[in-house]
Order: sequence, then C-alpha cells, then structure tokens
Amino acid sequence: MSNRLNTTPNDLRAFWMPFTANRQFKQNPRMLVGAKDMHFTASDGRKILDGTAGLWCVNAGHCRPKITEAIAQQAGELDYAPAFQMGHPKAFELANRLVDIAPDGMDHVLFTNSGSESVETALKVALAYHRVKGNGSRTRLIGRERGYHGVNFGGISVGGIVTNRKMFGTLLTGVDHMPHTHLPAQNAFTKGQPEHGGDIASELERIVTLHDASTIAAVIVEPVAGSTGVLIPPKGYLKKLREICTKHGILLIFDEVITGYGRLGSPFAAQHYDVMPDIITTAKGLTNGVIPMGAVFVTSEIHDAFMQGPEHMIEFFHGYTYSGNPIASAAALATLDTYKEEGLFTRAAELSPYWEEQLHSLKDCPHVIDIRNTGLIGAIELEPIAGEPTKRAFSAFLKAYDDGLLIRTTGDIIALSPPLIISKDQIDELFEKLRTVLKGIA
Ligand code: PXG
Repeated sequence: MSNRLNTTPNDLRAFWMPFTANRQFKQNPRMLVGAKDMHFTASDGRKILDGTAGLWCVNAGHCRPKITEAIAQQAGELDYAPAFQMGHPKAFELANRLVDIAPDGMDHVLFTNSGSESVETALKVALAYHRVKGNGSRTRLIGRERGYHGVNFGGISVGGIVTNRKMFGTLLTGVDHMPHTHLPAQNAFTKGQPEHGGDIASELERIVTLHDASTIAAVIVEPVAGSTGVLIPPKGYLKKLREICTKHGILLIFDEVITGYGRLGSPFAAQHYDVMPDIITTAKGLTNGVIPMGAVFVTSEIHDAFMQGPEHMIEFFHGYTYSGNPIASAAALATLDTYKEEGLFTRAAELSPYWEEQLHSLKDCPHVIDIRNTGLIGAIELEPIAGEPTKRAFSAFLKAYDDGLLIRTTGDIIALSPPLIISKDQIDELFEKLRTVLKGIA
C-alpha cells in the first residue's frame, strides 16, 4: 500500500534494476541524462567518457543524427506492421543489407529483439533443422564453461556463468559444456590471440564420443567471450571446433552479440578469424544499441531444409511480435549506413595496435595480474582482495565513474570496449584516467 501513496517522480524504489547492486545504487545513484558521440552527461552535469560503448552496443557513438532522424521519420510513416503473415519493405531491405556484409554463405536472417532472443532462436533453429532433416535424435546442445548467451532458459542452460544459472532449477536437459580457455599461468599479458590452449578444442571430441555424435545438435560459443571478462580464443582453437563439428554433422553457432558489427575490425568475428559457423547470433551493434533488435544469420543449407511441405503451411513455428519491427529496421539501416560511411567495420583493426600498446602500458599498475586484448576490446584482471572477491574491481568502477570514465567490471576483471569512433587522444585520456584509478584504489 505504501508504494501507492508515493508519487514522488524520482523515487527509486519501484524499478528493480537488472544485473545491478540495487541497494548500493539507490543509496548513491549514477544517473545519465544525455549522451553525444564518445560521452555521456551525468545528472550533475559531468561529462563521462564512454569506455564501454554503453553495454558493448553503441559502436558508432551516441546520438548519431542519421540514426535518430531515421527513427523519427519511420515513427511518423509506418509505426508498426504485423510481423506474422505480413511484411514491410524495410525488414526485407535490412535482411539483404545484412547478408551482404555477413560471411559468404550466410544467406538468410531471422529478426529478434535482443541477444538473448537471438540465442533462443538459434538453438531452436538448430534443433528443428536436424528434425526436418530426419535426424530427430540430435537434441543435445553443447556450450562452454564461462560462456554467456543471455538470460533466457536456453541461453543460461548452454551458458557457463555459474551465478546466472544456479538459482533457476534444472534448466534444459541434454546440455553439456566444454572447458573454458582461460590459462593465465601460460598466457598472462598476451597481446592478441594466446599461443597456448588451442588444443582445448579437442575436449569437444571427448564430449562427442561420450554422448555419441548422433545425439548432438549444436555447439555454441562466443568467438571472443565477453561477459565473463574477455577470453580471446587461443590460436587454432576456433578452426579445430569447426573441424570437429563438420566431421560429426554438428551445427556450429557463433554468438556474435558482442563481436558483431565491427568490434574486432571486421564486420563479424567469423571473418576476422576466417572460421565459418553455420549460424551467427547478433544484436547490440545492429542498431547501435538505440532500439532493441537482434538478427540471426543462417546458411542456405539450413534455411532450405525447412522449405518443404505444402506452401500454405508455416515452415518454422517461431517468431516475435516485434520481429523486424519497422522502427528498429529503420534504425538498423541508418546504423549500417553510418558504419559504412565512416569506415567503422575496419576502424578497430586500424586502431588496435595503438589500443594494445596503451592498454598494456598499465601492466605495472597496482593489483594487475593479467591484461588481454583484441580489436577494440581490452581486459585488465585484478588480484582479488582476499576473502572479498569482486570488491576491488567494483571500487575501480566507482572511482572511474567519479573521475569521468565509464568502465565495466565482471568479477575482478575490468572490461573495455569503447565506441569505434574513439580517437587516439581519447584512448590516451581513457588509459590516463584508468592509471589514476588503479593507483587510487585499495
Ligand atoms: N550473447 C552474448 C555473447 C552477449 O554478450 C547476450 C547474448 C544477450 O544479449 P541481451 O541483448 O539479451 O542482453 C549477450 C549480452 C557485459 C554485458 O558487460 C554483456 C552483455 C549484456 C550486458 C552486459 O559484459 N551481453
């Protein structure tokens, strides 16, 4: 009852915030009220340098005119069109534009509203594909320890971040996990792809032998694991996964929700690492984070397998009210234009050597036990405070924010992924601020 009487507009109690220390936040809120290009504006008027592209999504920087105008225009022209048994031109145009930038062979696109939904969609496509091909015994899904595939039931089942799984019952059955590839003893302070650990991919062969290939539908991995604190694939690792999947008729899904749309210096990690999966999940950078939207790419082999039976029949019983939503489609088209006009799909490759050098210059800062990087991604792993895991990195996050820099932390790892428009001067500023932060925390 007491809540109903409370009409104070800025009361913070009603909103149960996602993945947030709610009580800590509400005692000392961090409110953002504006954004432009590389910066947020905080409610106290301070400019905050965005070291994380929001949550790995604002790849072209904030409030880009082309995108905001496209959204406004579309909202006034066709606000919504039913997604089932009806179409509108921009969703088809967008699918074609996406296929053009995707790895060769990724010829069809399903639309979703988030990375989590892209993952569920991909897992369902994989299961149904085997079924329509007459291989209905292939029902197992294989993920990886420390993997993040969103927060829905399929995603947390194949995912391997324990805190995201352990509260939620039995999850999907028939799921197994490969070991992660984090080998700090051998690979600490590696620049780019680690030398050691490629052979961890052969653990998949062991899992396939255990369950028998005829029971396995798909393997899902993040080419670069993001949420867990940035794990870069060791040399040879992804190719080996591909070989094992091909050998056993298992579909390989790359979850590119973070790596998609230019983060590594190519449109997709599949191109960057020259390894072709069967399905790619994306979201985030698709619309520059501005409007929720995801896209799942599949090969013609997969798509065509469904195109059988009577033509009036629905071929795949799956989809969302907002699949290919007109405003999201308009935002995505304007985002792709912006990426193209500004060369943002290759900008991470151009900046990466400078980024790497500046990032690794923090090696001698207090508490730092590993630094790793690829494209415009960086991670700094801190020695946890004894008996108080996560506290050190969280205090770095708070201090950085006070000092005008937004970083992300997961466990005791700081993750960095700035908008791809960042300048060299801003890279210098980011690492100067971070150096001060690391020197200033306990
Ligand atoms: N797959 C991957 C690989 C992701 O990184 C999702 C799926 C889920 O996307 P949605 O749109 O449902 O949130 C993600 C999301 C972080 C961070 O700081 C990472 C994500 C989301 C929020 C924060 O590491 N990844």
